[in-house]
Amino acid sequence: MNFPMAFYDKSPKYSKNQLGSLHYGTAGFRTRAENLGHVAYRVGIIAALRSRVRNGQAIGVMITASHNPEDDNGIKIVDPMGEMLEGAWETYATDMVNTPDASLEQFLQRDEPKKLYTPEISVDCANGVGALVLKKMIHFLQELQSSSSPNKKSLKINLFNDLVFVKDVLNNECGADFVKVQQKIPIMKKKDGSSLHVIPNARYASVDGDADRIIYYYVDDSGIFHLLDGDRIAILVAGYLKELIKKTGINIQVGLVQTAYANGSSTKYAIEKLNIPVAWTLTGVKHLHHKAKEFDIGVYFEANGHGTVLFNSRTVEHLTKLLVDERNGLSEDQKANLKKLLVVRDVINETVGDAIADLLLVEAILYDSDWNIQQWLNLYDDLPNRQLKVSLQDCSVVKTEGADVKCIAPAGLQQKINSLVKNYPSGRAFIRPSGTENFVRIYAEADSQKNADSLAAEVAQAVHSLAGSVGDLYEHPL
Ligand code: 16G
Ligand code: MG
Repeated sequence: MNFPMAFYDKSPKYSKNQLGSLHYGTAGFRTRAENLGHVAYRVGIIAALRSRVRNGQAIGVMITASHNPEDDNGIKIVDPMGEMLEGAWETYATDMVNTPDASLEQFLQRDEPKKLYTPEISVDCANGVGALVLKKMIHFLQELQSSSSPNKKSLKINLFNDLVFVKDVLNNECGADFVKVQQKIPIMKKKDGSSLHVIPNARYASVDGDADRIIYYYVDDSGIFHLLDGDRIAILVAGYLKELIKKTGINIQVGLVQTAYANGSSTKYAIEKLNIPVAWTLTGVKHLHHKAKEFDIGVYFEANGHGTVLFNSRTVEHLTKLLVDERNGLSEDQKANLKKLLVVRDVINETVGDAIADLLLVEAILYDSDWNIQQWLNLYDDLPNRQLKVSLQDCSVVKTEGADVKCIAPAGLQQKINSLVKNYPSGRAFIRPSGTENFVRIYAEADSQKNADSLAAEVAQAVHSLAGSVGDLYEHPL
C-alpha cells in the first residue's frame, strides 16, 4: 500500500457533497461550513503528505471565518515556517478535494507532488585546489550512499573546471569572482577539455581558486542567468537560523554582518522581513569576523561569497547544557530544533570562510526547507548594480571612513557622489581603494540596470577628474 492510501476511509461521514468544484485560493478552500466536511478530511491527508515531503516537520491546518459571517469558512494549509502552500501543492489539493468519492481511492494511488529539492549540484572549481578536496568528498558521499537505504539520496556533486595541475587556467573565465563580477556563467570545461552545456534550472556553484568564496547561480528556461551571491547565502542562512530559534523557544539573538557591497535589497529583507539586526564593517573577512562575534549567533557573508556563521561560546554552552538537561521543560519538537541548531554549527567551519562547508550548509538548508533554487531567489529582488575600477596615479589619495560609505579625501568627491546619487531612484554608490590591486573600486546600484551602469560611469568620471586618474577613463572589472 502506498503512503496516501493509509489514510483512505470509505466511511459516509467523509463523503463529498455534490455542490460543484472548489478551488484552493487565498483563504484555502472557502465555502459555507456545512459543505466543508469532506474537505476537512481530505485536507488532513494533504497535510500528512506535505509533512512527509518536508521531512516530518509540522504542517498547520487553519480553519477560519476571518472577517466573514460565522457560517462562511475557509480551510488553509500552512508550511512549517508559516509560509503559504506552494503552487504545485495548491493544484494537487484542488484536484484531490474535487475528486468524486468513487475515484478517491484511484487518486490516492497516484503520485503526490515531488519534492522540490533535488540532491544534485554542479561545482565550478576555478581549476583550483578546491577540486582536490571536493573529489575526496564525492568519494565519501558515494560510500555513504551505498551504505544507506536506496530511498535516501545523498548529495551528488558534479565537478567541472577541475584542471588543478594545468598552467594558466586558474580563475581564468571561471571561479566565484568571475561569475559574481561579470554576472554570467563561467566557461565549463571537463577534464578531457570538452565543454559542458548548461542545464536549465539546475543548481550551479562556483568557488574561487583557493576555495574560500562560493556563489550560486542558475539559468532559467528562457536562458536568463540568475546569480545567488554571498548576500543571498547570508539571507538564506540567517532566515533559517532565525526560524529554528523561534521553534526552540529559546531567547538567542541572530545578527548579520555585511559590507557596503551588500545589495540594498538584502539588507532591507534582513531588517524588515527577518527582523534581524544588521551591522556594517569595512571590506575584508577579518573585519566581518570580529563583528560577528558580538552576536549570540553571527552570520557574515561578503557579497563576493566569503563568509561563515559564528556561534558565541556562551551560547553553545547554554544550548548544549539545555539539550542534556532532563528537566529542561522542552517539548520533543523544541528539542529536535535545538539539535538541528547545533548540527548547523557542526556543518559550518567557524574558523574562517570555507567554501565547501558553506556549500554543505546551503544544501542542508535547501533540503530541510524543500526549496529549489528558484524559491531561494524569490525571497527578494536584487537591486541592479554595477562595479567598475579606475586606475589612479596614487590610490592612497582616496580615503574613506564609516565602513567605506563616506569618502573623506580628495576634498569634494563625496559631495559630488552625493549629487549624482540623488538623480537615480533607489540610487546608492560608494568608492574605495582596493586592498589587493592598484585600483579604486566603484560600486553603484539603482532601480534599473541602465541606471546602475550610468551612475557607476558618472561616479568613475568624478573619480577620474578629482583623484588623478591614469590610463583609460575607467575599466570594467577583470
Ligand atoms: C580579499 C579578502 C576579502 C575581500 C577582498 C577585497 C580575505 C580572506 N579575503 O579577497 O575578504 O572582500 O580581498 O578585495 O580576507 P579588494 O580590496 O581588492 O576589493
Ligand atoms: Mg579566495
